[in-house]
Amino acid sequence: MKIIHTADLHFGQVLYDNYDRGDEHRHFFKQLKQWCNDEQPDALLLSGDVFDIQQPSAATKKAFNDYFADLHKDCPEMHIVITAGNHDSASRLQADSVLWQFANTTLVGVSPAMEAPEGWQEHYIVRLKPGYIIAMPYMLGERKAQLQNILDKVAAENIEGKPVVMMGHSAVAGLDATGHRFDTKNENLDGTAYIGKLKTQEVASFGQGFDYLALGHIHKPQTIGHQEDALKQEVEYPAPVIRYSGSALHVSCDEKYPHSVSLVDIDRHGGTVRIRQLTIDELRHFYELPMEGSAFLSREDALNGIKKFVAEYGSGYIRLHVDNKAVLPANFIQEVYDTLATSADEVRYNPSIIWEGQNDRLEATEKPVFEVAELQQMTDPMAFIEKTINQYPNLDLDELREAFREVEEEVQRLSEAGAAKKAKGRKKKANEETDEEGEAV
Ligand SMILES: [Mn+2]
Repeated sequence: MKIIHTADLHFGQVLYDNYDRGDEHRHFFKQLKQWCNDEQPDALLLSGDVFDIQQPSAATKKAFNDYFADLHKDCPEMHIVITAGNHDSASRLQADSVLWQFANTTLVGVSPAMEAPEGWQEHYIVRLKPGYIIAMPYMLGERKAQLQNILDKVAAENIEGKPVVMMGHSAVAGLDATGHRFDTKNENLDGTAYIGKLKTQEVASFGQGFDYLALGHIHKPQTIGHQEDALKQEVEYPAPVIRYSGSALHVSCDEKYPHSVSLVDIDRHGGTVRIRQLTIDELRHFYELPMEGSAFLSREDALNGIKKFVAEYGSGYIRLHVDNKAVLPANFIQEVYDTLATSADEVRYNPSIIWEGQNDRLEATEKPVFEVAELQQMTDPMAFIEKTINQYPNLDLDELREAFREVEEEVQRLSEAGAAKKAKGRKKKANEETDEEGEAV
């Protein structure tokens, strides 16, 4: 069985509150289409985070429809499987699945309920002539028994020993999170690893019986347990293999590694997994300025460096290193945007500056002092942090905002899951049938 594995498209992503990446996605799809045509895989797998936000714009949804319909038209025999990630709205993705069946495409948004009704497995098993695909979307909670159950069901049916592929969207133990700026060395006393505050999942919790676990969520292409081969174009391992295809686009300067989609060939169940990385050409690269030297020393120095970059490169995302001793005017960000105006949106600015060198500008007496009443009025933690930003010269506000957003989403999701459970309980009491596919998490 031959598959193309990709993930984390993040359609509709807007970087630095400013830049639409639509043309970068178009550029990616052109390449994906070529690979599908050249390789004629049995299936194309997209392991979650199709969209960047839960309610993407009409233009973003149109791009999704256009690109995948186009892929299907070009390769009608190729089965497409798309699952929801943590960025996607599970129910919205699921809602379109009935139509996509007509385009040889399986869309799986909603995860199975913790106590799923009989026959639940049928919603997640894709049976192809050369093998099986178990399409699991982003899920919360302890799922080992459930995953083993569906793997066992496939195993019982798979008398011919065809390859079995499972899809998933989560952070697993042993991953390399370079580019996500989390501390992977961070370990709890009991040995469980955390990425930032996100707990990683043991590989064993996915159960046994798959030959290839096609994961999404982490942006760096990698095979768990074989990190040293990350840059090898072609590798071969005995099954089972657990792999992140990596994201379609770079999302920060920290992702210095090339991105790729994975072309995977599995000969038989329990056999050999061959992986070839198809390297993605990015439309815009990420750069840190200055190109020479460690930091800009003044406003003029920085603006001149940017002008030089525009003239020489003409395209890309830029982020500045500035010396702590440099005194930048309050409207520096606007000055940068004005400087970039000539590039017609081709050179794009990440306004969170990386401060370099000793910070001896701030004396203790300069630290802002707040009245208790003022603090009480701040409902948003970001408001407080932004007011005291001078005290944390190295703080990345974008990252922090993203972290708070993730916490907020998680809280929202948990409260929704709780509400769904309660509603289910009430239903049971009323002796009504519960024949839903699953609860929306
Ligand atoms: Mn994700």
